[in-house]
Amino acid sequence: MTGTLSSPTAQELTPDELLEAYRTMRTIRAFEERVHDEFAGGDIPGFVHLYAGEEASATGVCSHLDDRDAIASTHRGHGHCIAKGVEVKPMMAEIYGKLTGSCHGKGGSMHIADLSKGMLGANGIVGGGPPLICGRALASQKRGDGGVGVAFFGDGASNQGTTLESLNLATIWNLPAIFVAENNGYAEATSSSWSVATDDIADRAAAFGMPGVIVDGFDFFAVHEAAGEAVARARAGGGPTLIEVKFTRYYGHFEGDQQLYRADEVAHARENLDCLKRFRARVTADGQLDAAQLDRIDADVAALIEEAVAEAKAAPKPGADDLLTDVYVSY
Ligand SMILES: Cc1ncc(C[n+]2csc(CCOP(=O)(O)OP(=O)(O)O)c2C)c(N)n1
Ligand SMILES: [Mg+2]
Repeated sequence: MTGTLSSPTAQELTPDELLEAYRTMRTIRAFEERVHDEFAGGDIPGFVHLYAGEEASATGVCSHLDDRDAIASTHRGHGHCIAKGVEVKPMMAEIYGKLTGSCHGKGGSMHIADLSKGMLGANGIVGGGPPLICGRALASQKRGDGGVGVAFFGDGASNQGTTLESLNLATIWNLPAIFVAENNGYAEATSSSWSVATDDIADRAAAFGMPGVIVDGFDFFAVHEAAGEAVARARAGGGPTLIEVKFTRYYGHFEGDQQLYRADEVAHARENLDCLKRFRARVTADGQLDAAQLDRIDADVAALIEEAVAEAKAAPKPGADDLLTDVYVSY
């Protein structure tokens, strides 16, 4: 049941859709590069895990989602948030722990959530997302609202009981759920070749009676195609899919990681595999877009990130009066 998408046929995408996909990937990259630099300055509290290098996954999957749909994320969640439409400025403020942040400065990088956008939250619990998505997908199924739930999780999380139980539940309940295993080769410093029992995480799909697909995670078009099939199947009542997206993260596990467990794979990926470079090369070679259009997006995004950082730094921190708000959700 496991298939591999190595040389995909791009689905028809309009120029506007291509520009939007590029803007999303560029926004994630610029956001993460800036957070990397700012973290080194010491003003950002807490732990930060960056998504740079993995942009095609969140972007390719979320390009099929709309307001009916929800995603669950991980500790490496900034890219998922941006791709699902969470505003960049409140996200940056949240990372700085400021009152203007998405969660009023009380969540930080690892707990950004925006339920109004169907972003159920970054999550410090490895393997925490898949059970949440079973619940959300079950709610959509019962309400008949056509919504799908997508759980992003890592290769490390793929070994968690919560993930495996969720795959099982999703099939027996025939849920409109998609499980996106983002295999970046490591859980902290532990190689997935050592910790994952199968060569490919997607192979596990057969054990849970669902289709499993392996995708080149540096290729937006490959992710977009695989996710498109999975979302269409889920919406049509065809049940869940496991998509394994393979790539490399460009920064350490967390900011401050010395990365003594790997050598030159990042330089190789940045040079030869990078999703933004490949996207640019493909759409300009096809004549679908020209380089000036993409350069304009780069400039817009750079300005947005600059403003987001300046506003986040200038914003107030939550005070003692804010201590007891946002503790409970009221329905
Ligand atoms: C339940 C649980 N166990 C352990 C941890 C500590 N921890 C945080 S991130 C991480 C590695 C996760 O690896 P993976 O799922 O591959 O995601 P990646 O960091 O590669 O994106 C671990 C073990 C945790 N946060 N939660
Ligand atoms: Mg990993």
